[in-house]
Amino acid sequence: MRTPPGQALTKKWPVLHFGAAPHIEIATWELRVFGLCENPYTLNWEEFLQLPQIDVKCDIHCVTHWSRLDNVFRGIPTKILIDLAKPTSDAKFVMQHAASEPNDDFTVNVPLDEFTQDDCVLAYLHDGEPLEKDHGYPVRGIVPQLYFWKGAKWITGIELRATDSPGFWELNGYHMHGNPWTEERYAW
Ligand SMILES: Nc1nc2c(c(=O)[nH]1)N[C@H]1C(S)=C(S)[C@@H](COP(=O)(O)O)O[C@H]1N2
Ligand SMILES: [Mo]
Repeated sequence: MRTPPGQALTKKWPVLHFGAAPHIEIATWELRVFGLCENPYTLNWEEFLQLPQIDVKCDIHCVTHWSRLDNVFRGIPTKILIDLAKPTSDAKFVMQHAASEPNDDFTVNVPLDEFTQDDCVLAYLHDGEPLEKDHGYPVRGIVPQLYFWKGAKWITGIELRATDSPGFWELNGYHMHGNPWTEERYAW
């Protein structure tokens, strides 16, 4: 079965986020990896693009019941980004941080072992084109095995944590985990 329960296919790519899409300049963009690690670091755009890249073909499953099949995202594997930071043994969760308007710090939580699957990336191309502003330009998180909200658009930070803690949508009733195959949609 290709599409999880309760999902309908769409060829378009809908836009969903809280607030307004932030305008991000490549020249000042930075990614910060921090928290429970021996080697916290910050990358600028050039340094980010020098890391190994992969293409990931994956399906998007949105909690609001649409799925879009066969997307190709090019990006840096999250496993590489996390390994560079040398997580301590008590690091078990990540909190993605993102630019956002008006709440300056959008967050989303994912278990570390799920965030570092081989097909998880911080993506900057979709089907060969730079991400549109509304879809997260210049970079967004992609965690293919979970609902699509588990990847932060306009991502600027990855925080390594010992404990799970709800991010923005999780505080507003979305599920802490978000597996589309078992319909972990909402907390209620
Ligand atoms: N920074 C940020 N990332 C976000 C969100 C958001 O509000 N802010 N919403 C999430 C939700 S709920 C969804 S469904 C997807 C939608 O991505 P899309 O607009 O590219 O389809 O982005 C996720 N990433
Ligand atoms: Mo969503």
